[in-house]
Amino acid sequence: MNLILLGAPGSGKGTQAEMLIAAHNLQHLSTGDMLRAEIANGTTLGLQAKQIMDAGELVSDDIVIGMIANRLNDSGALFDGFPRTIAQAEALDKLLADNHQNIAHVVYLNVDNDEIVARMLARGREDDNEETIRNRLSVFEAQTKPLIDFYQQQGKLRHVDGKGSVEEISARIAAAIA
Ligand code: B4P
Repeated sequence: MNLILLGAPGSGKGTQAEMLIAAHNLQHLSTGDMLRAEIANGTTLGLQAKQIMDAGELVSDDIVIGMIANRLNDSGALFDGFPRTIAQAEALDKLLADNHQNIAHVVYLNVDNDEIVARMLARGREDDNEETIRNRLSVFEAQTKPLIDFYQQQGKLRHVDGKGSVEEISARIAAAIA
């Protein structure tokens, strides 16, 4: 089974991913984690990505699609923070189709902006300052929200209320994909 976790920055995708990969024995593919690993290793890609991430912008489609293509294998995967643009979603559909696979469910974690800002300020990662958070939210509105319609039209979108305790949200996701 292949699943996508879709949601605004700080909506809890990484947090819920841990539960889902354990419950369904999935490969965890987080483009945010991959990019942070590139930065930690001081690679050329990491140096380029850091500037973009610190500004709250999206890293180029070619780079993140390439990272996913390199890691995809035949077991089921949980895509966490990918795709974030229509071009990424179309590339993912093609990559999976080439492997005779598809996406089973797209879980959209719905959390209001006030809660998101509070969570990210509490987390305090380098890209979690107020100005960057505001930009990340507007980038989400403009570039990632169109994916809601894209997956709705494919009949794969599962809306989940992302406010509440981590356990409550895990239970809602489990019910949505059962
Ligand atoms: P990501 O790493 O994907 O990060 P995120 O969207 O900020 O976080 P996430 O939703 O996973 O939230 P989390 O569980 O941590 O992206 C970072 C950057 O990388 C992007 O801005 C972009 O520049 C780049 N990038 C990544 N993928 C890309 C792509 N495909 N294309 C282009 N660029 C890409 O939760 C947030 C906080 O809330 C945590 O502190 C957590 O403990 C807390 N929390 C979680 N659940 C909670 C709950 N129920 N109640 C209270 N707090 C909760």
